[in-house]
Amino acid sequence: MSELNNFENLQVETHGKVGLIRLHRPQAMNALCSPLMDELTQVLDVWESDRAIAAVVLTGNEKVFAAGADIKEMSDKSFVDVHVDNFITAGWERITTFRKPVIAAVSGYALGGGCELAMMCDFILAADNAQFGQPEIKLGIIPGAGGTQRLTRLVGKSKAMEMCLTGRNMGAEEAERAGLVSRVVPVDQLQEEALKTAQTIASYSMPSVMLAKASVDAALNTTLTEGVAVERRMFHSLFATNDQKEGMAAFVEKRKPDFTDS
Ligand code: DAK
Repeated sequence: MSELNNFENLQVETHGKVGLIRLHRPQAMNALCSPLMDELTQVLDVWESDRAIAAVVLTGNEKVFAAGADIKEMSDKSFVDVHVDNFITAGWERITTFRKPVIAAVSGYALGGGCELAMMCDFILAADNAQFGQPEIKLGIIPGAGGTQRLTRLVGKSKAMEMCLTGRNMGAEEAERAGLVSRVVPVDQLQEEALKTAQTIASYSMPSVMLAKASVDAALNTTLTEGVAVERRMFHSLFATNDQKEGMAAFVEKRKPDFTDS
């Protein structure tokens, strides 16, 4: 863990088998500068191969999850700079390939890249003060980290189009109604609720959790027929694990299962 203690833009903690990452650039509304995204990549790289970590919570502070990519870092770049240097792309894709569950716990603003980062997580728990938006249009650009794609898949064309074209923010209640967030909780209970939820996930068999995540993801990336085939293969493969035997035996014997992630 020692290598995860020394970040400039993140605070990293572990709570049992749950890793907590807090975005921490309060002076800049947690704007997602390149060093911050590099630090996020470093943590995820370590936790990906750490069997002691079974789920992750990504959060910000009470006022802001993240107000987007760092506008000051981008403002002077030319087309050639961003295109040839593939500006910030690599760091932004790491979370989408992380194989364990990641919960975004969002309070306050999740704007632009902040909203996109939250949508890259497996689900979003929102505080009642959360505000989601894609305001890039006001800056003369468009979303660049999947906002037009993930938002549209999550909330449908009409609302995604309105948000991307007008830059209007959506509050927590509307976000829950629209399917962007799984649940809304009071702001002072957000972290506790996110950790509790992650701990529930972490208490199950890690192979089944990872395959459940991969299977739901397949629903967004393929056709129904192919997705059901993926799910079926994953379902069958879990019968090769000790945890399937243990989980079912525990049910029959009316006791709590003792999963060993094997
Ligand atoms: N970047 C840089 N600094 C920011 C910032 C940002 N996104 N958001 C806020 N700050 C800074 C402010 O400049 C201010 O700094 P000082 O003036 O004190 O030096 C400080 O944070 C406090 O902000 P405010 O004074 O504005 O605070 P308020 O409470 O009044 O307002 C706000 C909070 C969140 C409503 C407001 O700060 C705001 O509207 N922020 C900008 C939101 C925004 O436009 N976001 C979209 C940015 S574009 C890609 C990946 C990602 C992206 C693109 C491509 N690839 C992988 C290719 C993403 C793009 C974006 O996100």
